[in-house]
Amino acid sequence: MTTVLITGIEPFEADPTNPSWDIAQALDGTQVNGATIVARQLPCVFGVANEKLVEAIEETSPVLVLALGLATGRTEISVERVAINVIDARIPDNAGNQPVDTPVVADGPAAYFSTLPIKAIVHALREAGVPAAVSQSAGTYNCNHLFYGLMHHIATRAPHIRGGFIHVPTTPELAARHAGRPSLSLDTQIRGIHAAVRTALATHTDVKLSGGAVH
Ligand code: PCA
Repeated sequence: MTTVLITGIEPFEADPTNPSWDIAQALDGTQVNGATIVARQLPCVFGVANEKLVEAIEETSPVLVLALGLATGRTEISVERVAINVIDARIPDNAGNQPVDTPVVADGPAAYFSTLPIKAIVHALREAGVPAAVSQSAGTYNCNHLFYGLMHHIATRAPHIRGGFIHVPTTPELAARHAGRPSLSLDTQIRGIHAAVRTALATHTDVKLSGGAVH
């Protein structure tokens, strides 16, 4: 069986839900291009999230890993380009830890690029009517740490796996609790991540489309 692992994160910072997990859960068991999606929830806890991610990879032997997280304030599905080797937490994680200027992996390289076809994914999502963009920074909190941990595991122990990170916006239900937050419906987000998996499975060499930012 060909497996695609999709991870979502548990709720954090007083939100009752985390759309990243709602999306992963909705796609659990779905068949895409002959592959089966398997979903796993990860804790919003530094270190533990990465251990659970590696356990999930070893248990499910995926060809592709798509890690999802919530990025409050983003207006589009954000396909992350690069993971950096630093944690600088603005708020404590769900276990009360708040590392500042700590490497994700001591002595690891400064950064890893996603091995997903990020431009092809953004293009496919836009074609499907789902707002999407390349993001040049996954932040310095739990999601960047998870993204870095994923890419470090792939680079050092599982080079046959492709993987990357996608940040998703708030849902309207969450935005209604915080005035001014942009949102995107869960159904649209699920459709977008389904299209991302389909595109990643079908595209082994990324397309050269502009997806940069001036600042
Ligand atoms: N988003 C946070 C942590 C958990 C999540 O879903 C982040 O972007 O780091």
